[in-house]
Amino acid sequence: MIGIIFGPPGSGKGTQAARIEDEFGLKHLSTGALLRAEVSRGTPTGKEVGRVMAAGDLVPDALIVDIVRSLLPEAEEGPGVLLDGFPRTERQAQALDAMLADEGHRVDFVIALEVPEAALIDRLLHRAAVEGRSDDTREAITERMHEYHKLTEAVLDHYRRQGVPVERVDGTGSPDEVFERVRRVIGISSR
Ligand code: B4P
Repeated sequence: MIGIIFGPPGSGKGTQAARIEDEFGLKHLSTGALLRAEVSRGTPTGKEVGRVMAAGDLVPDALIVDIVRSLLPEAEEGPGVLLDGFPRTERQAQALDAMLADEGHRVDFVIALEVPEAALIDRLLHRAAVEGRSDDTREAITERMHEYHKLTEAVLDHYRRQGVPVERVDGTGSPDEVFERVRRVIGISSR
């Protein structure tokens, strides 16, 4: 089973994905976490990626597609994969579809977390105070929201057009409350 957890910055994709992995055994692949690991290794690519992320921009499609391409086959050996933060552009979605088609797979469901923008900004500023992530400054958050509306939202229509179930889930409330809603939706999609 191949699922995507989708939503604007700070909607709780990573938070919910970790719980979905525990409960349903889907392998959690977070492109944000993979990029942060590259940054912390201090490689030349990591330095460039760090600058892009700190500005709130998306890293180039080709780079992220190569990273996912190198990890997907092993992840697909398990009961399923949950993609978190990928695809974030229509081109990434097309690249993902082609990679999966090579293995005879396709995206089975998309869970789209919905949270009002004011709450997203509060969450990210709170995370900035706790974790000090370089892309949680007010300026970078504004840019990330802009990129989300300009490039990422279109991914939902891409999958709707293909008839993939896109399940909208209310992402407000506590992480436990959100997970109850997510759990119900995955239970139905995986039947
Ligand atoms: P991500 O790591 O995906 O960052 P995010 O959108 O902020 O994450 P998420 O929605 O998972 O939020 P979280 O659960 O942590 O990407 C970071 C950057 O990497 C991007 O801006 C981009 O530059 C780059 N990137 C990643 N993938 C890319 C791609 N495919 N193409 C190009 N570039 C890419 O939750 C946020 C906060 O809210 C946390 O502090 C959490 O504790 C809190 N929270 C979660 N659920 C909550 C709840 N229910 N109530 C209150 N707080 C909650």
